[in-house]
Amino acid sequence: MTDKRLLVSRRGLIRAGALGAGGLLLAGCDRLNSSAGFRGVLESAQGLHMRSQRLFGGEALAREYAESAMSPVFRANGNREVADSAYRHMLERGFADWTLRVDGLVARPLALPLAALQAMPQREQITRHDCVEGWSAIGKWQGPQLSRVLDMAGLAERARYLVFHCADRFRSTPYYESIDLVDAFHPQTILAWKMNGQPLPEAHGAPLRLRVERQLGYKHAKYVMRIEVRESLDRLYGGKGGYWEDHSDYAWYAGI
Ligand SMILES: Nc1nc2c(c(=O)[nH]1)N[C@H]1C(S)=C(S)[C@@H](COP(=O)(O)O)O[C@H]1N2
Ligand SMILES: [Mo]
Repeated sequence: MTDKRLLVSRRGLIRAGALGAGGLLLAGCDRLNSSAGFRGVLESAQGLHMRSQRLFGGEALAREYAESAMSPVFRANGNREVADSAYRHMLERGFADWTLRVDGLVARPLALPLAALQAMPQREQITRHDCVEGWSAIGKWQGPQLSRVLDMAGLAERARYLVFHCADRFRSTPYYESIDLVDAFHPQTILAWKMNGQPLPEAHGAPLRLRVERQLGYKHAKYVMRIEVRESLDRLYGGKGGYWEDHSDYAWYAGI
């Protein structure tokens, strides 16, 4: 128990030996497995949180591609820069003081530094991104599965949706998106900090973006600062669960 509590704080992560050393990334998985503290967290996954929000099809995988299929150019779309001064300050500092907050209907609210997300077991996938504006691109994405982060936080019984709060805005309205728990626990749903083998550039959502591979482009929130676990999407901005859902006629469920 003590280990779990230690691990959700930044200092705890440092104490558990998961942060700091530069060479950590390469040896990440092995180091994690041999750390009793981390093993405790990973094994603490509290059963299955997934509830049937869809009757079937929840497990289908998006197609994955070979390296040779990767697009030579992957367009950046929507916001490519973030105006927010706190964000710009963190970008200048290489996101050393950035944390991903996970809160709402969770047992253990988290504030995870980038290095903690990088030290978790990683998933890499080459997938096709489809934007409703009529373009597609195939790229390689890497990061921890979202399900592992959710298991660390522990979802409450009433949890139904995850809301991704982003650092950017259109005019004065923050960008946000939301998904259900079927997509949240899907194996290809990752919190990507790497794209095509490099840390995410600002245009593509640095330092962290959602990849939810069976959904259209606008669901793949860039510049994710906070994941809020909720029972309902009511009384949140326009109430339709996403910036484009609120401001355009984009569907909330954009599965393809
Ligand atoms: N925070 C944020 N996330 C966002 C957007 C945005 O403007 N802001 N645009 C969305 C749209 S419409 C698409 S197609 C993809 C584009 O991702 P890319 O810039 O990496 O190509 O990001 C999605 N996520
Ligand atoms: Mo898009």
